[in-house]
Amino acid sequence: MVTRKLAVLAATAVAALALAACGSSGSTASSSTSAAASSTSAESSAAGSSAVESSAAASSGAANAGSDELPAVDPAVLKDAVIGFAQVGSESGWRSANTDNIKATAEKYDVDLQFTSAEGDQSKQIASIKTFITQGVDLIAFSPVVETGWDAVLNEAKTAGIPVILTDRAVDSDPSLYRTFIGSDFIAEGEKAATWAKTEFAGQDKVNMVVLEGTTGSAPANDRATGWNNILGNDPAFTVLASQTGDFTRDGGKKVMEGFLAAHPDIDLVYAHNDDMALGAIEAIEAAGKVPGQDIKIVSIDAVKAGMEALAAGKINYIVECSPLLGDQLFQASSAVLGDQQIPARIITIEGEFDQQQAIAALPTRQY
Ligand code: GYE
Repeated sequence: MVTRKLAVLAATAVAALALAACGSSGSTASSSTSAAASSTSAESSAAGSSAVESSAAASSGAANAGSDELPAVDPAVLKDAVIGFAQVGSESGWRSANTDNIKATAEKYDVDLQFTSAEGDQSKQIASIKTFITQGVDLIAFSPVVETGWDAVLNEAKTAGIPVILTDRAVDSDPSLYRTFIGSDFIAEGEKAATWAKTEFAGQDKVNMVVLEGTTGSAPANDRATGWNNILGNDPAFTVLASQTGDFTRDGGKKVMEGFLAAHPDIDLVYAHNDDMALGAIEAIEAAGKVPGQDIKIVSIDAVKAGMEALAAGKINYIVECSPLLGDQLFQASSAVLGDQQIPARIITIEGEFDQQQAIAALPTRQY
């Protein structure tokens, strides 16, 4: 049941320029994809069934399936290749699933993976990339903590002749400094979340919302805010009572939500930039004697197992998927780069979205 779930943008100068200007322009190219995905899902939700299958398919195997747009892996190229991977940290369920998937896929291809974790600290991540350069690894991949501040180290890698692949999160550096960027369209994710909220609260003239933002300066926090505002930024019904970072962690989400609840007795909606913060918010809402999913509705992004369970239980109302299963695409792209083959400048993972019934249907086959 593995269906093709990747849209790959050709490596044209136009796409590269669009990306250079940051994630928002990257989304221009894919906004039609996102609109199509949203409407498909909305239609299916209304019909009550067919989206279940497509969402489940998207979540259960898609992003793990590699891509026809990339040359097939050459096992001889990857075997014993030294690849440095500088991970963000271990802030969330998404991150754990991503780390597990990268490590398992490296093992599958006998890659000599040098894995480091920056614990959310950009300077640590830069230090480990510099170490990879000194070691003379064959290729460097990383998921940048924040979007800015990468030019110097990317130039160092270029001077050393070491190719770089970005996974998961974007940077604002010139695209000539890396070979490709593999990951989700975070603006589309924010748009999907807001599109759900717009429908859910249709006809209500005042919706008091709070936002649990991701890590400040990170591509997903920036772009998920942009995506939401693209749909609801000018909608007079939606009032943002408060918006603060919970750093993508459950604990952060809980603490920030406690503050929101203390200051605002009348919250209708929480927009959480990831499931972990939504799960923390649930704890805070319950501790305040309210019913999450009913008294206060919650929409979040990721669709990790714990989030999907809360959705199935009615404590979260809607989740937009962001797949962490990027390992196959990463090593497929690495094989191509190390084998001197051309690859697209941007590889976008196509993802689903889930309401309660869809979460119940998807959970039994959920990989993460
Ligand atoms: O949504 C969040 C994680 O960069 C897509 O980072 C990733 C985000 C993900 O901490 O849970």
